[in-house]
Amino acid sequence: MEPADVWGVRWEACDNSMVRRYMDVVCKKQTLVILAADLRTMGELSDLIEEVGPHIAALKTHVDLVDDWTASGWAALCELAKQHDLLMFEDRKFADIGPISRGQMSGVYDIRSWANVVTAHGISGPDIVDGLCAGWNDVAREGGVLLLAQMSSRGNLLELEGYTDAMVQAGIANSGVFGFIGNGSRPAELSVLRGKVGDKKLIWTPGVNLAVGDGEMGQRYGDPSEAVLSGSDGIIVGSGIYKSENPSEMAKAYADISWSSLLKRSGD
Ligand code: S5P
Repeated sequence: MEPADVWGVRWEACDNSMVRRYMDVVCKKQTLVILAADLRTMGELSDLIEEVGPHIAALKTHVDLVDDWTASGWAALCELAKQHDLLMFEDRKFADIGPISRGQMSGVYDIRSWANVVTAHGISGPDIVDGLCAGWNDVAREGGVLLLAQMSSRGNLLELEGYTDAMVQAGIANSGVFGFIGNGSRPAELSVLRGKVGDKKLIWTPGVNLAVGDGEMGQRYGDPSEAVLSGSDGIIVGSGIYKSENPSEMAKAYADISWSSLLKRSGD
């Protein structure tokens, strides 16, 4: 199916270069799954990508979680992701002032050179987005920032009155913003967020699992289909896939659910 038919207004309205790339990959691979690859060794990571690569649209990493990280090993991992047409998403949750965030895009991990998308908190003000984009610009690349508008963990302070609205308002105005992180575990709250975000930006949601309910240490999970029907454009799934008996089968199950829910949403 053509992306413009599947994504509707959102296909025309987006203003960040990575968004169309993502939407296109989703349609080619028929999946809205973003794999949260929270594993601790390079070997486990590449095995997992080999296994589930065909069923996911983007690879979300926490690069500082890896015990045996090396620059050359990481380059090979990025190459493997490229073979599977995956967007690289470093979930760094930057939060500092603009110039420091720009510097943190380099450093040992040199995130600016391989990530297409990164997460950031807006707690320090809207200039963080310009700082991160300047980081990409320093190596002649472009990327997109996902601002955390909601979180999936219980008791998070983004729920305090006014925070989410202020984040969305600031983010919508900046073309460096790819979209927002929404809470996949609370479909009703997600629908409200969708209404505020409109069609120019995407919403990706963690806190999604076929086993709905409370997870470890304050994590909360909601149903993947409900998340997409409530406005999620990408479901972030980690342990639901990599801790299962058969990650490949499970990734395909999440892919099928997310894709059919997107088609249902676009047909409504
Ligand atoms: O609010 C959030 C935001 C994020 S990005 N809650 C989250 O859980 N995340 C990330 O999503 C978290 O860092 C982890 O990598 C992933 C969820 O993993 P799971 O194993 O609970 O599915």
